[in-house]
Amino acid sequence: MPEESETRSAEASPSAKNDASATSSSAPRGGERENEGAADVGSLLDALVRQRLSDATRMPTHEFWETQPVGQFGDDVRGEALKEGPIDAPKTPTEVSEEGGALPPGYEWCSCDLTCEKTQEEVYELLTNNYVEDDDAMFRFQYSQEFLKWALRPPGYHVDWHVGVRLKVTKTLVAFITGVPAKVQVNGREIELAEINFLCIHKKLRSKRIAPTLIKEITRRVNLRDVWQAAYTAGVVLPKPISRARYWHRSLDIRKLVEIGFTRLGRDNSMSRAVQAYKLSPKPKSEGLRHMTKDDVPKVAALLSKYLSKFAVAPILSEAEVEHLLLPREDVVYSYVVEDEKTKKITDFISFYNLPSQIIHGNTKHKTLKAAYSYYNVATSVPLVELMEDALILAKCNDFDVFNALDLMENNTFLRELKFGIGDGNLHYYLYNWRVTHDIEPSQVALVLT
Ligand code: MYA
Repeated sequence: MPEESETRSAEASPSAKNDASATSSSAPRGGERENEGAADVGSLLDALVRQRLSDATRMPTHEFWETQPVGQFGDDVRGEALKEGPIDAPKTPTEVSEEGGALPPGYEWCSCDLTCEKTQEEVYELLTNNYVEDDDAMFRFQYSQEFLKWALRPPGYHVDWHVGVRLKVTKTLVAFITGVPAKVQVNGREIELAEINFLCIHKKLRSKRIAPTLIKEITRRVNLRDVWQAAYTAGVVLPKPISRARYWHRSLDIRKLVEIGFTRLGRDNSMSRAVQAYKLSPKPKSEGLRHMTKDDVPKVAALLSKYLSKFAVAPILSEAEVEHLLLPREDVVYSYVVEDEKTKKITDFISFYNLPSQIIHGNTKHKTLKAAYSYYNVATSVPLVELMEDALILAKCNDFDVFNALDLMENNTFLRELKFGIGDGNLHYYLYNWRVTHDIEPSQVALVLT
């Protein structure tokens, strides 16, 4: 009974302060642009469109993002026939600066080598204390070191795409942003791009326009390797999402979720009724279900590739990537296959990853919210809803408190039936230097960024 409980999305949305700072710091720029526009009919029109949009939707203007090759609010109302594809004119790496961009005095760039234990600890500390929180500052993501090594070192990764900023004197790591190489199909076209993640600035250095400097630096480093597009997700609205997804949450340990303030019981609900409602079988039901092993990699890669190719936005995964991303790793990623006993075919696939959140409000004895996140799932021998019921059972057996899923792919076909409750935040999908002419439904998105 999802309607009887309310659930918060610690995961989807960074702090409200983030949004507020973006609004106030960029507002004057909109005015400047309007005056410049008097001399130029094109920019006057742009300014008017922007003004109308900000008035109508109270959308903040974006001093940085309006200068970047990304879709802009208003693109679709200007009436120009904009073509799908790269936004910037083609360039070569020889045109890209060899030097890192200017940082405020006292700071320096570094690359964070995650094979080095000390660096791993530094990145872990920075993120643990400063990364994404929910709007009410109750929960903060707590990526483990093993998780970071997994997510940031896929086949062909580049150390120079793991960008850090350090204090010159003490060498303390105070900011971070990462890219990893990937191939993604977008509306039938294959793009070699960088998946950007883990943008983080120490709390004491917020609202100083360091984020645009980090983004420009990672862009430079990605361009130097002749890559000109990127994909990223964020809780905040920036110019301009290609899709907007929503988190849903399935309680596994409702008692704990209520105790820590993650979920509230509806007025007419009692704890004993809720415990009963969220009860699951002790064991998965699919016959032939087992852990994925290394020998399964080719078959899982084939099954996934066939499935993912149906979607407008989806990763194109090599066998090496399937092995890296989807072979089970303790406390990081959990993957299972259903094998047909007679034919030895892999017919179905389940995966989820472990991303705990720290409980940062002090009103509970609990320290951590243990959350499983739905990753890639394929059902061919049973309906997806049955397979995902097994996913919930497996997550429960692995001691997770909650199972989270975005409304991507075919997830809408099981969310309600399996008693997921809708979260309170959106996750926006973005492409850098690649225009799509129409918004993409989340059910057409099959890209899960960890
Ligand atoms: S999403 C996770 C983001 N991280 C967090 O939420 C952690 C906690 N928060 C922080 O650490 C800071 O608040 C951050 C902003 C670092 C987010 N994505 O320095 P500022 C714009 C993009 O004064 P701060 C993830 O990791 C903002 O709109 N831009 O702000 C994916 C404003 O620009 P404009 C963002 O609060 C990252 C400007 O920054 C985000 O001190 C994808 C203000 O800068 C955001 N999440 O720091 C990055 N939040 O005036 C883009 C704020 O224009 C990659 N801003 O509105 C692009 C592709 C690059 C590669 C291309 C290769 C070809």
